[in-house]
Amino acid sequence: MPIPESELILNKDGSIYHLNLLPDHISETIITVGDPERVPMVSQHFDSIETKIQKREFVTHVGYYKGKRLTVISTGMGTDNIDILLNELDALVNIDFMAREACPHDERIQLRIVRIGTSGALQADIPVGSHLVTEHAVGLDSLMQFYPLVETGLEVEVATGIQQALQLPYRPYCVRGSDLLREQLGKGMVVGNTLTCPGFYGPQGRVLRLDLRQPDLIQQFQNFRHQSAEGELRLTNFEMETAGYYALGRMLGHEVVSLNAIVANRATGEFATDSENVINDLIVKTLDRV
Ligand code: R1P
Ligand code: URA
Repeated sequence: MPIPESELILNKDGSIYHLNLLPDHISETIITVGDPERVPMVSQHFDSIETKIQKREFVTHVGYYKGKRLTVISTGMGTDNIDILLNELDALVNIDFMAREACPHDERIQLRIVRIGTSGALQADIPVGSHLVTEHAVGLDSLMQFYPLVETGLEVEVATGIQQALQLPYRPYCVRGSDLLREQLGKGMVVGNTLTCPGFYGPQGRVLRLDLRQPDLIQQFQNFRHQSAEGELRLTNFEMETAGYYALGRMLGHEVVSLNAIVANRATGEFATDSENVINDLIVKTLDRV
């Protein structure tokens, strides 16, 4: 049965609905950033740019870096956008748009998706200006209420521990990312466990004019520890997309890694005065490693 037009939505030029891209725009390695203005910050380092496309917050540049073809895409903020990004990227390489059918299993293409984003450290010993690669991502958002994500025993234990510590009415999800990409791209970076939040303020314990339901939320996150045969696991940083990437990447069969430029520290109250440099350094480091 072909996938109906209401499910796999194509634009008049044959491109996929939100990303506005054709299969030919997709390189095997894709760099993603949250802020659309960060796309030219990446592509300014390219030898040449072959295509620029924009729809909504999804800005895409395709070009060559030291002879390697790369696609860089902005995603906007939040795991709801990551749902669109991962499903549409996967469709571009693993669904035949003419037949409206998924490619046979043995013909599936595995993408390498590298998120370069900003993040706030939770622990005092992770200074602003550092770069952090995510090992485990914990999703406090609701995206995985809708997919049959399979988690390992350790992942379930961590997520359940966080649910209990925070007295959440639902269990978060926890996903370990690609060991291969973490080792390749995250060399020399802090290895951390990232909390993906469905918001920047309350869900990350920030108080401006609204009180929090749980006033000691930050301390609960900071003090959380999980002991297992693999050692002690603590939560290191906050952002808003990584768990969605890791969970959908696992289910769709793509290699995904999240690289975080630490621009805030929630234990010391600092914000980086040179946050643009922190992110640019991470971009340059990543381009030389992919
Ligand atoms: C919040 O300021 C945004 O910054 C972080 C969060 O995940 C959220 O999207 O990532 P980006 O810098 O990639 O947007
Ligand atoms: N992005 C976030 O989501 N949180 C921070 O503290 C910094 C960047």
